[in-house]
Amino acid sequence: MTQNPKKALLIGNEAIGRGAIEAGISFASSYAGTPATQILEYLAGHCSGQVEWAVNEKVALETAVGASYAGRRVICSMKHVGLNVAADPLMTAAYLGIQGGLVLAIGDDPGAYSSQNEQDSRIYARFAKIPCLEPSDSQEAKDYTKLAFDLSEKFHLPVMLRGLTRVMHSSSLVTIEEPRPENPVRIEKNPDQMLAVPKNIVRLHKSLNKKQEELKDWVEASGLNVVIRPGRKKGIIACGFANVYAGEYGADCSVLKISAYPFHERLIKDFVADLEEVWVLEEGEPIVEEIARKYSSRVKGKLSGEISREGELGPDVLAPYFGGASLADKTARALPVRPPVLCPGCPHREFYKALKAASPAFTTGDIGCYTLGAAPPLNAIDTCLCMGASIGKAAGMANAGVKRVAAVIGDSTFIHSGITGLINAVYNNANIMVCILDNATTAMTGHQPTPMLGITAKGDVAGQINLEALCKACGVASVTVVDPFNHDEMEAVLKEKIDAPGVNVVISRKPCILIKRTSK
Ligand SMILES: Cc1ncc(C[n+]2csc(CCOP(=O)(O)OP(=O)(O)O)c2C)c(N)n1
Repeated sequence: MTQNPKKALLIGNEAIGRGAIEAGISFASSYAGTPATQILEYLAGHCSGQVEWAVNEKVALETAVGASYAGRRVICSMKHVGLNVAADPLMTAAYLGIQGGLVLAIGDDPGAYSSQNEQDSRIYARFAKIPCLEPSDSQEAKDYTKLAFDLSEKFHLPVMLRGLTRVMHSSSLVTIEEPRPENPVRIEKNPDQMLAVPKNIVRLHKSLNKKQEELKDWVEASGLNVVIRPGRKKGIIACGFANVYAGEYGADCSVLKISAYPFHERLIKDFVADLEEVWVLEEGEPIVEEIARKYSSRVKGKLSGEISREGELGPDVLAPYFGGASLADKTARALPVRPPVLCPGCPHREFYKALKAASPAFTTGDIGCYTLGAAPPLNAIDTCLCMGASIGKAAGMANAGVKRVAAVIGDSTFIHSGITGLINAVYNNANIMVCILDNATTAMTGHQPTPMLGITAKGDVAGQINLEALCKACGVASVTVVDPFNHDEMEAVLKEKIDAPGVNVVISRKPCILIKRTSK
């Protein structure tokens, strides 16, 4: 009698986490960021190994490389812009290679639903010369994660798994299988391979380049890039999640499904040869479309202008060219726009009221719930660029000649990458007021613990960082801690510190209202 396989309804992120467990990981590290956050949250609840929230993505990848050098399998997850922070170790990791399998699970966010840009991580994979697998649903997310570990250990390379918001946040059925055993701890010293010093680099680069052709052979043999329904006049080349659109809109089309990079271009050349019209559907940049254009003049997509190069694919983009339903058909009138706002009772709002009263000449903001202070009626932030940038930008403005500049940054963001900006501001004699909004959590991404809380990702006791002591150790002129609900005190402190010489830190300390509510 055959037993029914065990199935579970999982979002893509949970499926990636499950795939990592089934692949035999011993270690997971991440910094929170939508759409990839739930990978580590799932692992914190289900993986018996070491599961860590890192202070930022660079450190997450470096700890992952360390665990891999110990022979263990490790998954490192982050959102697409996190890869910018982790780019330094990433760019050289492939030269040195890895020991235990290392999978880098990245969440891309076309449409920038919760991100500061729409960058396409496939370009990073190509840049770092590592393979990239792109699932289109939860089952593939799990299967490709396991495959990525095999690929990583076969070629001794980190392997990227590129997920999209639509895959990572959508649920579909996944077959659950038994985990395989973990790798034992095994240290092998190999300075010729593991030291990124000039005498090794050109040689290591050469062997990395040689692997590229072997990777293409592996991809070809893997069947991950496959022609579905050959022989039609119209064709679609669909990458990753776009396969779902090809399934819905391409009933009359031949479809070439692309799920793995790099690949031999003959795949595209052969597919487009007899087609009268070829559409390339890919989220992000027209990477595959550029290749297709080399082999056919009948390619349509982003470069030919039919599909916008910005934003996300979807029914409204595809219906005009393929027929079928668009969202506009289904909704009688457009839904009202509902931009995010600060929650009722949010301590950030109280802080901003006082900051407005202190009327800084310019306020550099950062990324977190407190960015919502830029919206009306507060209009309290004048710029926001990327995580950690507020302090550097404030110091730059001040040292360029602007007086009364304030920087506003959250507690998690300060530890992520604000601290180096603070040290830089002290070192370069900037006159700025730095406001750290300490709400005792990483609120924007769903209340992950920060190093100030002394709790690990699994909820165990952790090392604890003292924010005031840390700031003082950076040599700032003063550190003042104020409860933002003490309106008069907060206003008085901000009015004093905005004009004070040197770098003055004001910590606005009150737990996020949503943590208080859940703990009652
Ligand atoms: C490089 C990068 N990594 C991660 C994120 C996702 N992200 C946005 S805000 C935020 C943290 C905000 O926490 P905190 O600074 O404590 O502010 P709060 O939301 O609690 O007010 C994170 C992790 C991002 N936008 N960019």
